[in-house]
Amino acid sequence: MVRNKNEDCLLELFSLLCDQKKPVKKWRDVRVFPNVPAAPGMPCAGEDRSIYRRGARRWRKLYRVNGHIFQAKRFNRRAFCAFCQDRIWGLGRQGFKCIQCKLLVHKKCHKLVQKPCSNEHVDPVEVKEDANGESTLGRASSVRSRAEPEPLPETPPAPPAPVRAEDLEPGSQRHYSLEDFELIRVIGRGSYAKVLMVELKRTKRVYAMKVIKKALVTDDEDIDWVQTEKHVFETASNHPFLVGLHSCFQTPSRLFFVIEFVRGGDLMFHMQRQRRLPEEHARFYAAEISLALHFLHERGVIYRDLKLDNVLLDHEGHIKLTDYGMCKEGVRPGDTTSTFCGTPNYIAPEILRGEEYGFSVDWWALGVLTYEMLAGRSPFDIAQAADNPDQNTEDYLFQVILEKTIRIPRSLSVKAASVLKGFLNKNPAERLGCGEGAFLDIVNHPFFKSIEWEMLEQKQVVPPFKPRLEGERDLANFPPEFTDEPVHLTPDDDTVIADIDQSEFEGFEYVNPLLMSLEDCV
Ligand code: C58
Repeated sequence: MVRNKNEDCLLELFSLLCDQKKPVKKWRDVRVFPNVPAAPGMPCAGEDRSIYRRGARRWRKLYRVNGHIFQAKRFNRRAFCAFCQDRIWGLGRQGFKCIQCKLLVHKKCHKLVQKPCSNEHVDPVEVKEDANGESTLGRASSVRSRAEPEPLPETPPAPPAPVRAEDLEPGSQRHYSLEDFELIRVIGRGSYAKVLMVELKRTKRVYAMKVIKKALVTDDEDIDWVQTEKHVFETASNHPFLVGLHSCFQTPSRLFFVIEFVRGGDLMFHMQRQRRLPEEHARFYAAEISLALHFLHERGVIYRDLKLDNVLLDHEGHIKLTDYGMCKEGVRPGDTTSTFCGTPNYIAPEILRGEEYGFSVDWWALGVLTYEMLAGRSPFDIAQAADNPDQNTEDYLFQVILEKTIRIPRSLSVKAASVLKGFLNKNPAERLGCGEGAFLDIVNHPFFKSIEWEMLEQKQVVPPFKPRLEGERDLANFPPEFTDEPVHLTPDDDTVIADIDQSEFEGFEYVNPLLMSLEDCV
C-alpha cells in the first residue's frame, strides 16, 4: 500500500480533534480587535490581552502503518524491534512505539511492519501543561525517558561544569553564566520558552534572555531545533532586520540564549494602540520584513513563525524579527518539508492540507500580518461565529483558512488589495513570492512601487513611526501582561534533572566575538 503523505498531518489534526479535555478555544481568541477602545492604549470592551499572544506549537508527528499509529520515542531500557528483532538504541529518537498496541520498532523498520495493530482503541489523550501554562498534546502512554547514547549508559554523564571567567587562561574565550546577569523582568512567553529582560552586571547593558527548560526540549520528537536556533542566530547576526545573539550558556535544567535587546516593543503592542495602520506604514514594515525573510530563505532557512508578536521595533522604528525556535534550516530551492507547526492564525493552507511545503509558508504569514496591519483584524475573523460553539474551535479556524474566500475591506487601495490577494493565495504555486520570479515579483509589485529596496536594506529610509523611549530601561512599550510576573527562575528539581541526558547539550556554550569586543569598548 502506498502511504498517503497527507496521513501524518491528518492524524495530527485528528489527535487535536479527539482531545476532549482540551479547553474549547473561543473564536474571540483569533480576533485581533474586538471593538474600538475608549482611548488609544486602553483595552477594548471585554478585551483580554493575554489572548493575543498565543504561542506557536510544534505538533507531534504520528505515523500510520497497518493500523498502528506510531510515535517516535527514545528508550532508556533495552528495547527490541518487533520487526527485525535487533536492539533499538542510539542517539535521539531511535524507535517508534504504537500508541495503541505499544509495539516497538526501529524507525527504519516501521514501514515494513506486517503484523496489524491488535488494538484499535486509542488511549485517552492527556492534556499536558507546559512551562507556559498553555496546553499542548501529550499521550498518557508516552513518558519522557533518557536517551541511550551508548549500549550501557547506567549513570547519566555529569553536566558540563559552568565555566567561570577567573578559571580561564587570559585571552581564552570567556563563557557566561547566570550569575553574570541581573534578571529584571519577564517580557514574553511561548510554548517552549520564557523571555526575560536582563542586565549584564559588568557592563550594565540590557539584553533579552530566552530561557528554555531542557526537559521540554528532550520531550520533543525533533530535538535538533535548539541547534537550529543557534545556527539561525549565527546567520541572523549579519542582517539589520534580524535579532543577533550575544551568548549562550546552560545550567543543569535550562538553556539560555542572550539576545541583543530591541527596545521599541513589538508590532502587536503597537497595533493594539493604533487599531489599523496607514498604508504607508504597513508598506514600510511589510517591505523590511520581506527583506528579512528573503535573507533567511537565501540561506536555506524557513522562518515559520511570522506574527505580530515576533516583529520588534528598534529605537528608530526599524523592524527586527525575533524567535528562531520554529525555523527549519538546510532547505534548498524547491526542497520541501512537512512538520505541522506554527501559530494557528498564521498557518498556511498547504501545512493544513498535509502537503509538503517550502518558503511559501512565510509569504502566506506575511499576507496575514499585512492584512492585520491594514484592516485591524485577522483575515479569518468572523464576528458572528463568536457565540456558536461549533465555530469556536481551532479546527473551525483551520477549515476557514482552507476554504473561506478572503474578503478585503473596501477601504483599502487597489494596490493593497492586490498585494494581500497575492500573498493570501491558497495555492502556494500561484502565491506572490513563490513563483518563477520569486522575490522579484514582490519587489516589483505595484504596492511596493515607492520602496527603494537597496536604501531600505541599508536602513537609509526613515521609519514612519519612532517608538517613544526614555532611557534604555523604559518599559512604556512593553506588553503589560507580564508586569506582575515574578522574574526569578524556579529552583532546579533533582528528579527532573536526573531524567535529562546532558550529553545532548554539550557544546551549547557560545560567545559572539563581535559583541564581546563591543563590550570591551564600554
Ligand atoms: C515581545 N513579543 S523570543 C516579547 N517576547 C519576546 N521578545 C524577544 N524575543 C523573544 N529584544 C520573545 C519571545 C520569544 C519566544 C517565546 C515567545 C516570546 C525580544 C528579543 C530582543 C526584545 C525582545 C514583546 C517585547 C518586545 C520588546 C521588549 C519587551 C517585550
